[in-house]
Amino acid sequence: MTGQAAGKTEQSSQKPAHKPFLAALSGKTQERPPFWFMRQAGRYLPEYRKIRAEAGGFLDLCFSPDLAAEVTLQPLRRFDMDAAILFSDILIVPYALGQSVAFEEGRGPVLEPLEISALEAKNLHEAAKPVYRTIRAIRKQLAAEKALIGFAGAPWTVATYMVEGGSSREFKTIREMAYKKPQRLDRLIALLTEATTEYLLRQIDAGAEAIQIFDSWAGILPQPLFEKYVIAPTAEIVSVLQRRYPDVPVIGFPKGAGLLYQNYIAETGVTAVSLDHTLPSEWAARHLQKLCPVQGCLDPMALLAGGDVMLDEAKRLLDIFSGGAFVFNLGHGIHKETPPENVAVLSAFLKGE
Ligand code: 1CP
Repeated sequence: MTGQAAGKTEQSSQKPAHKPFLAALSGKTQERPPFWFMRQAGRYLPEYRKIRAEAGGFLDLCFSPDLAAEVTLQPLRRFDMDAAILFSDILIVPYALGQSVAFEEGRGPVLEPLEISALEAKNLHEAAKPVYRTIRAIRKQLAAEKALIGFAGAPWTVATYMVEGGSSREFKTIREMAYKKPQRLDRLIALLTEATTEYLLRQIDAGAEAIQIFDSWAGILPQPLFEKYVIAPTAEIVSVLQRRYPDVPVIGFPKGAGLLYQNYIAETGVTAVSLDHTLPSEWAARHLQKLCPVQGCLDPMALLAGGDVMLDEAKRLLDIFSGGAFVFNLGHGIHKETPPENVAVLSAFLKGE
């Protein structure tokens, strides 16, 4: 990377640095809640688009540790968030297990037809090695008061891409499979649960200080299948991570789960949850924030719109959630059409500037 590291300060004494993001996840209420934004690195930033063009393909960027570290740090240099999130993708896991994945311009991810018996768990770490290297490279450059988040997709969400062959509107194939071929889906979910656990343990070994599990499509399932394919695999991952690394917080993001957020918190054992923007905020503050720290949940469209509507909505959320442990974030990822200036205005506001 070039120029000044992202606010890097020398760690002179033995005393561990205070990290507001980790303090929130440990249950601390803070006068100024820490913040970061889902998909904070990406196409809305011109400096990202430049490096992405130099790298060639999206996967080439994910597998180039120096470049991936650089794009991870870009948003912190501009906006001074409290946490960096590893630049990678949830589809690295299917790729590393041997299902080929291509990112086509304007089309999103395209995966080759799934053959469960051809997936090779033993390939995982070799293929994912550049991701672990990226984490080490980021930690070397990250300022002492910032935290690094590692992540993976939850087994259910990753399985939707593997079964459907890419993004989907209705998820017909996998939803039908859940009823007609449950053993086949159970096998895939079990394989992903184990691989995801191993992958996240290695991310923590390499220096990730918190983990987020993205279950972007948790909200499409009825309760019995939500229990089976969202809660149970997540609970298994969380229990292994917490046994090995009891001090590393795990944030779960069961997007669209609605009332089932309560069951998710109680039954998965996650440290904290990320709330999506469709969840009623006052209900969430009353019923969820007493169970665990929460993160969220500005509508990404309010950030795209900017101006007073954005700031009014941010103030409303701060009023609702600032009485407890809270990390300010979006309810889903930043849209690529978002003006970086809006992110600058919101960040300055959140820092009290
Ligand atoms: O062309 C490009 O530059 C690729 C765009 C892009 C980027 C910037 C993709 C393709 N992935 C990413 C990075 C990414 N993805 C990050 C790290 C960056 C950051 O947060 O700053 C993370 C955490 C993800 C996670 C991810 N990927 C999710 C879960 C979160 C969510 O948005 O719901 C999902 C579902 C994906 C799949 C994915 N990756 C990329 C695309 C186009 C998609 C499909 C999304 C869809 O089906 O709607």
